[in-house]
Amino acid sequence: MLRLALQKSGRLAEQSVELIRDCGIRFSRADGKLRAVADNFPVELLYLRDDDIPGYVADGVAHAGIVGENVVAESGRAVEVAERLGFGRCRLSVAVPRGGDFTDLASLEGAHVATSYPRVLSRFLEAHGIGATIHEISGSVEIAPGIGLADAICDLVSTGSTLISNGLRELATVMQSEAVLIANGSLDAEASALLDALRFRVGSVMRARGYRYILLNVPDRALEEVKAMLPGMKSPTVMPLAEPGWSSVHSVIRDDEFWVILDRLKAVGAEGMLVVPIEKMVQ
Ligand code: PRT
Ligand code: ZN
Repeated sequence: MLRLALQKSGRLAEQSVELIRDCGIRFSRADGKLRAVADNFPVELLYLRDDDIPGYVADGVAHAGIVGENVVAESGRAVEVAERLGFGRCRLSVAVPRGGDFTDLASLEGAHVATSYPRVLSRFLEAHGIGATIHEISGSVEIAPGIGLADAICDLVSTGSTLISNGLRELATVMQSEAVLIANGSLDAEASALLDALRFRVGSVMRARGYRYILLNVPDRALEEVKAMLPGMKSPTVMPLAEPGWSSVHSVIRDDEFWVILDRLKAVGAEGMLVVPIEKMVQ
């Protein structure tokens, strides 16, 4: 049985569960329960506070877990990053009062910085040769300068609106972060095989999330151009339509390329395009 730690509640909780479900793993979660066993894959889910996940995985209490890279880095625990999961994206940044005296990183010399990420921040400041005093606080970091507790802060940022509404601006990015699947580095053979099976599924789901399936009608004279635009996994499927001179083309396309290619497809006379999500993509 693979023991997998997930965030109990919070920003990563919902998408972590969704990823496991997209991997075809079925389980029901009774409210308030701290563990659940799947009924079609030998995995036990442990619901924990995110800060505890790297430690549980490093100690082998859980074999693997899903947590933000920022939490892994701050924990300082030795775990392996098995997959990057593409959600929970944010950055850890140093921010200062807008209109204040801090112009660049060097100007932080001698400053007081409040953060919940003292280890990551001190490594960063040391690497840049800056001597600043770090004040560890566990929450509401963004109000620290306003109440005179610190000159600057180091906190997670996603949209930046929290900084703006507290009169702060970003001075430097300390690290980028996203949710990752972490694993214990010395799993026994059974757990290791199960983790490989889970990673294979996670990889298929992750690949599929970045792609769309596209179907379109193409005049035969434009087929070669369209095939070059839509190479697909191996090559596109081309089937004749009932109407002479036209073919149906099926392929896969990167989600972020769709709008760019769309104009080029229309320009060569393609019609009737359908773009649909892909559930799994196995290579
Ligand atoms: O209870 P538990 O300890 O499990 O959860 P938690 O309260 O420690 O963490 P939680 O649920 O808030 O966040 C879990 C993870 O989500 C973090 O460790 C990050 O990896 C990731 N994540 C992604 C974020 C953000 N984006 C984020 N914006 N975590 C926190 N924030 C906060 C930030 O601290 C700041 O207060 O949101 C605010 C800034 O957001 P913007 O959009 O205004 O910039
Ligand atoms: Zn936490």
